[in-house]
Amino acid sequence: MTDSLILTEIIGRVGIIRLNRPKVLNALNQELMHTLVSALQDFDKNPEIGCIVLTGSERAFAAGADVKEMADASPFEMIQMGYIEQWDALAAITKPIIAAVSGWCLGGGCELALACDMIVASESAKFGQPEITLGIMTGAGASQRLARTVGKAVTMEMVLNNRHLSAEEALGYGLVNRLTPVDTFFEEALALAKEIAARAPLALHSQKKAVTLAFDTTLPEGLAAERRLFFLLFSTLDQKEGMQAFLEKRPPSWRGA
Ligand code: CO8
Repeated sequence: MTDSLILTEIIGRVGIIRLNRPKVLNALNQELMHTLVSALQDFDKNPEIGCIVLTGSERAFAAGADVKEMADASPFEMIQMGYIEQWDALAAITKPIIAAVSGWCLGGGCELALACDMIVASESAKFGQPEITLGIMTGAGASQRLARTVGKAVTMEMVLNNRHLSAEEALGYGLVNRLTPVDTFFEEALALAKEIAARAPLALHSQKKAVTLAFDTTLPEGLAAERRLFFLLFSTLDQKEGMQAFLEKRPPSWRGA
């Protein structure tokens, strides 16, 4: 499927979404966000897809929310257009999402990458939260997700003084999983997504949920949820198949059941 704001493609069991507003460095307007969330939900429902890659262009993953769209808005208009509500739907996607990031990854763009499960970055990637330079603050998760990822000190410098992180710094701080040359960042993300997409679907689903809970709840609640999900997987055919295949020294054949 192709439309003007995003491009989607399916390769094997990987669903790919490419942000497509190159003239404004993939600035995230509301229409793009709605289209993006709806494409993610479609991939999430599709049993033929095991993992999703979200990417932009070589020059920009996304340079933030669309400043032009927000400039004259009142608080009521921002709330009425559901400006950030749809980010909850994004966070509810159950399949693993890998952000393949090159170039500018700023403001809402950085928050979008942070809302994904992993980040593969090109050497040109630049991460930042420049909201303070516009007289506003982060609104779609950076104050929480960035702080939980790179820690308080670096987050404070980024959000209070527009410090940018180079790709190498982001790797050092644990914000990104892998650093690649610019020419290969997408292929590297796709290769990782293909490996993940080939794994047992219900185990992937439960595992993502359990790790996500580490950021959403207390340790005892998270541990209890992990234990429930762990035991539940013993009701699946894939658990029987995975263990039988190990014992028979053959590769498993997953059913997603
Ligand atoms: N919004 C709208 N237009 C943008 C944006 C943006 N965020 N970023 C770039 N553009 C446009 C520019 O206006 C320019 O358009 P034109 O050619 O018509 O003048 C075009 O993209 C190319 O940009 P530049 O000429 O500026 O390119 P440079 O290479 O010189 O600079 C930068 C690149 C440094 C990325 C620069 O464009 C920039 O600083 N952009 C703004 C970055 C920013 O402030 N982002 C934060 C926005 S606020 C935000 O994200 C709040 C999130 C709230 C929650 C999320 C809800 C979706």
